[in-house]
Amino acid sequence: MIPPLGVTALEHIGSIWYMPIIQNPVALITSDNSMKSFIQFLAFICLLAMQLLLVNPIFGRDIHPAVSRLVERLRMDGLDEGYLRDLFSRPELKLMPRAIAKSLARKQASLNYAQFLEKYSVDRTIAYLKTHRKSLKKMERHFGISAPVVVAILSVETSCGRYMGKFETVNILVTQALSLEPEIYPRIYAHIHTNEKSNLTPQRVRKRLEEKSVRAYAELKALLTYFKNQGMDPLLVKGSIEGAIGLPQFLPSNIKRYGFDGNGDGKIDLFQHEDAITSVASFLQAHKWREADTYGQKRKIIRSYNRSNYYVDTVLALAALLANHWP
Ligand SMILES: [Ca+2]
Repeated sequence: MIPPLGVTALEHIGSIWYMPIIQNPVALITSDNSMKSFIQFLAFICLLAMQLLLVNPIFGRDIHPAVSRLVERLRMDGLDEGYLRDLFSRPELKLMPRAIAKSLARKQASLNYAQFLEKYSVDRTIAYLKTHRKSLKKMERHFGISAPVVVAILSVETSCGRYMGKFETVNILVTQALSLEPEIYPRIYAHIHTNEKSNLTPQRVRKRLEEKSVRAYAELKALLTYFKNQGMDPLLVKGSIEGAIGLPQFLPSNIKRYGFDGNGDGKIDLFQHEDAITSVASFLQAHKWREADTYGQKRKIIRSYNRSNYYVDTVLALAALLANHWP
């Protein structure tokens, strides 16, 4: 069993000998029987330091049972106990109820997809075709997928790597996974604006979070498993408010399904251009892009990347514009 997370060092220790030290440490080190007391005092200072280093202030006393259950579930699902204990003890871990509340209020239709078809953006994307011509040509030979559609996706997802998201992915997924826990749900609901509460009633919020929490757990497990196997630190990863990462904004579970090591270094790094290009191509290949003859068939495939109709129309329009500048 993993010890409960977020307990204080004193709870961790649970021993009896620290009590007299706390009561009057200075008196103890200045007494005649000073050596033993001094050692005890040093031990107390060490334990206090350990508390500051090891105990995550966000996973405080009031919510630690929920976090502890999550960690135990991950362990039961095959993640290494020591790895989890180290990870969930780190101070970078925190809950993000405000971000989750914000994501509930976000509407796809309100996103400005038109910007990706404006001249400045199209020109930047044409420049990307030229800069990465060698990698794109190599990708075309391997997958038989034309570069414009791959680059159109990268452009609409992240402006070809310019904006890959500012949210710590592990924190987003942990908070989503725990969002229905009684200690955490009120924190999320408290961040929903009053004027949005007419649309987002507690019942609707709960329903949305039910879907999110199931998905977030699977994505968290995929992310931790993948990054552990690759020897990469998952707490360094930032991405979208929904947990999507890298240039192509894959959800972590899609790395295993569609990720492709484009530069042959043995790792799939979606923050790296060659790997991102080949991973998008791999997704399109898996969805039979080469056999898609009609506009309707192509729409359907892009829709499996992102369900927004605005998104699909923008990607296909941009791909058509880019085709005029390729090969
Ligand atoms: Ca690679």
